[in-house]
Amino acid sequence: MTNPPIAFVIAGSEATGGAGIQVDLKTFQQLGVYGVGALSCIVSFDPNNGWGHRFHPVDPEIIAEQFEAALATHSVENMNTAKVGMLGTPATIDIVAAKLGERTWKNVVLDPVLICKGQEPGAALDTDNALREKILPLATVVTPNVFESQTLSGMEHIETVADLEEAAKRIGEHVPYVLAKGGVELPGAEAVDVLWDGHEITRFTAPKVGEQRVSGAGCTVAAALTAELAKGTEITEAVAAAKALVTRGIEHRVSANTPFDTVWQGA
Ligand code: PXL
Repeated sequence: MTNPPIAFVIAGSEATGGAGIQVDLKTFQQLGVYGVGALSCIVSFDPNNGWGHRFHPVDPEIIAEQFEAALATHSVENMNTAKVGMLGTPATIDIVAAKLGERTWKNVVLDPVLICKGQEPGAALDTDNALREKILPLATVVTPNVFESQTLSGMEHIETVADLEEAAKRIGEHVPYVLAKGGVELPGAEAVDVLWDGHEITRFTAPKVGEQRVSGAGCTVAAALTAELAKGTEITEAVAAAKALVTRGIEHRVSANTPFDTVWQGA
């Protein structure tokens, strides 16, 4: 019998393999964690229309069924770490908040995927607000990129690492740990991410691997952090491990016909 660490993920399917639950489960496996997952939505890019997002929410009843199956299979003792990826609609957020609330989790890592291209701006605003009101309070760690940090903190602009740190502190009024990711978005030779733990900031830096964004980097970081927390790794060390994995994965990126190359989680 094997008794591996287990992590649960609720996220969307992104069929190209470059984002979503495909990335989460590959990352878990790479870090020796048994992945359990429920689908929140299906995103199928349209190669004949600039790779635009075609977005299909999963029926809330089917989301509830998946939670029922997953939570009945693995007890709280064996599965106390969850990752929340893209949810996509207010109705999805309602059911996910309700179902997540049925278990006491030690770690809930929220990747606050805010906008999905192809959604109406009005719908996206509803979704952003619902995520902030109903899912953020359940999170123990949130992993916003620059855009998401700006939206969640309400700051007018984030142009420097100091701005990013200020955003992390503001978001930290609502969640114990904030990992705000500068990535390639901020100027300079280093990709800087910052962790706010309610008391102090820790900076994580690595030389940028080119200036181009890579698809799946955000999903990979949040999934790697989730896997490390599921193994019992302490938060600062877990972030360092996640950063190391994504940096290696970007260095060994997989070329793709989509607008961005994608992370190789197996590097
Ligand atoms: O990278 C954000 C993301 C997360 N989850 C799904 C996605 C995307 C971006 O396309 O499709 C399912």
